Amino acid sequence: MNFNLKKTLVLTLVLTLGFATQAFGQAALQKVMQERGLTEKDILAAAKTYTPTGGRDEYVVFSSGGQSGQVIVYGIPSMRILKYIAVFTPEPWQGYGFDDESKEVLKGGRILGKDITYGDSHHPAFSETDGEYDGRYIFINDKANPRLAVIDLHDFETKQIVANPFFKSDHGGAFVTPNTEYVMEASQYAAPYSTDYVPIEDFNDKYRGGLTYWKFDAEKGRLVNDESFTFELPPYSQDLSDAGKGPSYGWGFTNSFCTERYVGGIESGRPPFEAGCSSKDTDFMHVTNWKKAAELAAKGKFKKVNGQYLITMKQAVKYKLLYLIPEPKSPHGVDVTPDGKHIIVAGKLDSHAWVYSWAKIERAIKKKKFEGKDPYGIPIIALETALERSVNVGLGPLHTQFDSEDGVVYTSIYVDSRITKWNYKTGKVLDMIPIHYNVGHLMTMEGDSKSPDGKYLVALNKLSIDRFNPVGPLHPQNHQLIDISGSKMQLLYDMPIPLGEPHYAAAIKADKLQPAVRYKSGWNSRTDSRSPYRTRAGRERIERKGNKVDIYGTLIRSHINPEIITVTEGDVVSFHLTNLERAQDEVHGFAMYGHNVQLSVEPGKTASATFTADKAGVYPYYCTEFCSALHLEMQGYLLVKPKGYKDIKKKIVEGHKYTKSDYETQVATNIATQEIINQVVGYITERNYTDFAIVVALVEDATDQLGFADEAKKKSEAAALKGDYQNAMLWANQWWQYQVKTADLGLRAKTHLDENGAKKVK
Ligand code: CUK
Ligand code: CUA
Repeated sequence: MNFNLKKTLVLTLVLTLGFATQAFGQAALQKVMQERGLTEKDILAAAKTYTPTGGRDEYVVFSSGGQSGQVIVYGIPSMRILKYIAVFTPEPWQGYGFDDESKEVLKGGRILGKDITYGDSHHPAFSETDGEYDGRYIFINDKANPRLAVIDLHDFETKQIVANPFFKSDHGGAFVTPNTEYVMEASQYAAPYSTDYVPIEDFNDKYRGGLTYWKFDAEKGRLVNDESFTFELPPYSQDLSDAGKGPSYGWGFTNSFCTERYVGGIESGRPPFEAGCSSKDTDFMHVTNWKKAAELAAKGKFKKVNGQYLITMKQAVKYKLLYLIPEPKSPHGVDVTPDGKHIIVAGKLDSHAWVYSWAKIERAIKKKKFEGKDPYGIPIIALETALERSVNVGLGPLHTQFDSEDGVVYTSIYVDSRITKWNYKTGKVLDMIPIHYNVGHLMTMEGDSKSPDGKYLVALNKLSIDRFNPVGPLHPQNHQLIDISGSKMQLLYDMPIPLGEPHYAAAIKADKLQPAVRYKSGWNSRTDSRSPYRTRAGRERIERKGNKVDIYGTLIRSHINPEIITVTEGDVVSFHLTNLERAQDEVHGFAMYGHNVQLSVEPGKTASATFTADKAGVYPYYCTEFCSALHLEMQGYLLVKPKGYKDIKKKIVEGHKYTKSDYETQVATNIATQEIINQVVGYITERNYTDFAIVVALVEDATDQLGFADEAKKKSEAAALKGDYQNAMLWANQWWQYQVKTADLGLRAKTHLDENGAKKVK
């Protein structure tokens, strides 16, 4: 018996006798635990998070990517990263900021006419219907350049960026009202509303804070500037916001720090901002009535400034739209409870979380029970009038999130590096868990909706220090997954986030998301409309108007059509490429030497790249996604001729000569290949394949490829008839290339049918 045969036999025996299960048995588990130094608690945590191949997560998280200007998407409980969504920052893999279409999106975020190519993204917020996440859109703000972005969850692409027409920074965004009527965006650092020079000495009179309610058109999926309105606010540093719901529906809450209106000046011997901005015992929560403001705006009560309604402080007081309530020293988070009856505020320099009662606030407003006015004439509701209770939760509380259990909340404790679980209705502290380290925001499943799911909590920690393999002085951030399903919190997983600094995140039940797998043919994904440059198979062309050259091309495994393009130095060249594929995940990319061109063209999409061919030369281009066995051959040349270049007529001399016998061998292969294709087609059509959308798309693609094969076959036969075996052989090979792709698609379809229980119908 030879050795290999013996080995096979032994293996078969082991399998038959069931010894293979030994590898997963108790003894093996003990061995792994010992070798890796794992405890039973670790094994339990692993079992709660491990997701086998092909498995799906229960929740999908959208985390701010901080200064990267992106949104990080990952799953819970596996904590596997799924995508970085390009938002404020160009991102080459997705072609974002490289294709003409997305450059238009980024243009919306220009500040003072300048492209801003990053964002300090902070707070993602899902669109809501009746206070529940509806899975349609997600919004995120940019603190550095006050902007908001709209991401469509149909394809996880950024569709719109708007710049605030008044502010010079923002922080209190994005927070949505319960039916996504408006998206809140509050400024952070007070500044003049104009872009002119205003001396710092005029801080109290001419610098302003503010709060914008951006109108959202859910059908179009766009923020509408001229239906939005901004509350002019005092030059307090407005911080986070949240929208009321239930009984507090129609109102918004925005806190602030530095109501001292202190201006630093450390270089001239003045105490710094940090001293002057934290010396008073309280700051102010701003309470705004957006519903009434919207009605008054519709009645023409406010003037339009910079295209938006501007509600001056005077008008806000006159129309009873704005009130102030004292809050703990240097507050940070302001969170409305799921039932909308309470508002929880935590002070960074206080050890308490303060629970305000909406009923009490509303009563004070109705009865005009105020303790006075601030220097700008805004009525102040006394703390005692509005407060329900304050609870000692730990040093440096920041943000609060909600459990599915009534009254139970979690507060992030920055200074003490821990999460405190407590009950805001009874004031009892229930549990605490240390985190690593210095938690900022925390997030529970659907925690901002009116019915939070509980289950898991993520602590978004600012420092990871010693948690991971060292990677130099700049450390990853640390998102820690905590099981909150029992009475005691249990730490499950540490996830390094290699993009920073994430501030907030939001998690949605995965089955609420139904993203597309392909676009309608010839789709401009950035505007969500049919592209005027859509190109169908066989309609590829090059159009010239003066020095403008438009290339209407297509991409399909495995060629770019056209392949050789000649232009003249100085021409403005636009590639418009349509991916003809319909099969899931068959993306083609498009990169070219020397012109900063990189497109991502997903099935159905049309993407464009425009540049000036300003230097004569040879510019190879190619597909950047490994899309098939002949992906490397998915290539072409842009030839840029010098101005006034005289063509010398020469022929391409091919490197290889083919004979009649080469041709006949290839044809024999093709006939054999066709038999396999026919078998696969038979297999598919005998089954209920039309019940499977994925298979239908694959079959459409395969039919296209087979059509191309037929055209190549005809060309091959025509050449053979003329005795031109060179071209007969080349076209026969191309015919075979199309057959190979057909077979590949057919096999994918067959596998899908087999794995998903298709039934034989014929
Ligand atoms: S913030 Cu970063 S920890 Cu910008 Cu919401 Cu609180
Ligand atoms: Cu298409 Cu590689």
